[in-house]
Amino acid sequence: MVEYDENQIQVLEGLEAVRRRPGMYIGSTGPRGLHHLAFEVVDNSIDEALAGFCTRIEVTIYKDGSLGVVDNGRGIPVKIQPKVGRPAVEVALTMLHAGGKFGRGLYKVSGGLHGVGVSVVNALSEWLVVRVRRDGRIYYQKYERGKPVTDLIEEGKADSTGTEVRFLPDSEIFEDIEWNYDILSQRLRELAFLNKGLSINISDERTGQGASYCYDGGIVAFVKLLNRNKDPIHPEPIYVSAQRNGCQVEAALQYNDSYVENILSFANTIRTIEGGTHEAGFKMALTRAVNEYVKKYSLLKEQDTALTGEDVREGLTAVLHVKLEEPQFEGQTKTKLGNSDVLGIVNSVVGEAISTFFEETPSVAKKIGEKALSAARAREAARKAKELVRRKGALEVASLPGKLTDCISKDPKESELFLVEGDSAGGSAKQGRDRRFQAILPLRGKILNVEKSRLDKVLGHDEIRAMITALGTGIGDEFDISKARYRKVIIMTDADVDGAHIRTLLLTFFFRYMKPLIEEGYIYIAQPPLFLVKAGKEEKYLYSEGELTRYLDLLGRDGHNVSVQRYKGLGEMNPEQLWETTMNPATRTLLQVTIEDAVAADEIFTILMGDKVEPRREYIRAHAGDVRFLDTIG
Ligand code: 0RA
Repeated sequence: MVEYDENQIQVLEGLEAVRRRPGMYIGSTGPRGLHHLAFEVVDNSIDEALAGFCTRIEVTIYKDGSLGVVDNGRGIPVKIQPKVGRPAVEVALTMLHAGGKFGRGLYKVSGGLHGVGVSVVNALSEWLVVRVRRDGRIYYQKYERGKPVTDLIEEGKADSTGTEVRFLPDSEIFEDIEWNYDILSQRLRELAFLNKGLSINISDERTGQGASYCYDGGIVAFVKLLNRNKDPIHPEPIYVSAQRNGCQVEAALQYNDSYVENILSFANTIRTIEGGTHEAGFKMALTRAVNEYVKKYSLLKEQDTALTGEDVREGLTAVLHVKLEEPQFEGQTKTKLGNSDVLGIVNSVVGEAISTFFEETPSVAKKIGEKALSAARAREAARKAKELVRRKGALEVASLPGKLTDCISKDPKESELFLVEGDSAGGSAKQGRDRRFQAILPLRGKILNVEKSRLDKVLGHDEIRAMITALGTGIGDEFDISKARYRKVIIMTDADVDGAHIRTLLLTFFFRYMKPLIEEGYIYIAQPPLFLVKAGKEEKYLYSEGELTRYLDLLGRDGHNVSVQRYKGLGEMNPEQLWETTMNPATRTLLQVTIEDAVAADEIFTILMGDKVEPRREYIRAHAGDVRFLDTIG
């Protein structure tokens, strides 16, 4: 056993704070927080790669539920730290905030939830083992719930360098300690794209699954992958890479013939979902470069207005990655880059590179210019159409859609909007609801497939316009989540193929035009029961085939008077039943829609909703009967 001096005792109290309030350090103790542990450990190896000393990272999910990360970097230093009198590696693993920031490398991954340090992972693990290969030796130390249970022990000789961290998350802390292979492997793939040439492998010993990621093309390969199931209008992505004032800027962009914009931005490999200064600078540069080009070469005609940012980004797929020394992360989810100097840097670097590319590659420049111009002309036509509609009063924000049965409360925090399939279910929902805080909007007929339409057509669609007005947020560039009239938007469709289709269309719409609603957890899916079983006087609702089988087994086959009613549609339930089973907050189950990985979601939306039939068939075949394109967490 290790002896502790005063310093050490203070240190341990630090880690006790992590165990007492884990949410403060890793966000949650649910699946997100759990996977955050893995990414925290991987980030340390990524830092070593960014510093230029590591070329390979291997992640292993072991059968015992532990997770190991091995890199071939320099190895965490092991010398005794004079201040503490303990080896540096032990200090890194036991002192709060001594982790991630070792004072090495230029572009450390820090800010947001990342960069809390590997000591946080240690504190939240039932056990953790570190192995360092350095100075020709292997060093080993084991910890339990953050406390060393061995000294740093020399284990043998090593002819290479590197670090291995293996840990078992503490089931006293986490609701569930099951690793999700898809979540881990998707992020690792993203990291491989963002770190050109870095090899990242994952293997799952529970299932035998595994993957190897290494992209010499870096983010160019990333953009090609994002466009894989689309039709690009030029063969190769445009690539920009430059360094200015200590900020490294890298961008890759390629247009496809759809109307969808897809920009993924990152700062120091952290996904900046809320955008920020780098993204703003990128958009400015692109808007300016395309406008200059269409003017200079007279593609812009006299009757045309200047191209807007949205015009110029129609059909654009882009990845933007900046690396800087002290990133500031802001915004509600700390995923918005705030460094103000980055705007000007990205703006000038990207502007110059794109203008040069246009001059050198006129065939591509012309295609991009024409595409933006046709977007502008469509926008102008839509504006005139909207103007007409507006004069008739239909788009007035003040006037809520006639189909909406609103709730009494005007406080969004407690208000819910049910989007209900069909008029008859809508009628039951209206009668069954709690009118104080539940609003009902019945959707009739087909919802437009927004994947194949421009915004003007989307806005021309009655059901969608009613939804936008009811939500109050506006749409696209004008979208403002703070104007949302409801904190929960609950999709309530029948449990059949049509219902699933409508749900997919609605989610696609939210994903494309109101993404923050998904990102901020506003969207839910109602779970109506599939069966009602009556056994004598007892009635029980069941929500899946499995539940039904188990319940019938429980009742026993000999029981008489057992009847099973299968609900085909919401309309078959009377208002009281609908309230009791699906709408009453005290008894219902809602699935919250989350996007674990925007890349995967975008890809799958494209596959399921886009024009190409073959990949769609393939996807549906591969996921036979279980088209779960979004991760939903109960
Ligand atoms: C501090 C200094 C040095 C390396 C590291 C930390 C390091 C930490 C981790 C965590 C996971 N893998 C890692 N690899 C390296 C370098 C000190 C030197 O050799 O000069």
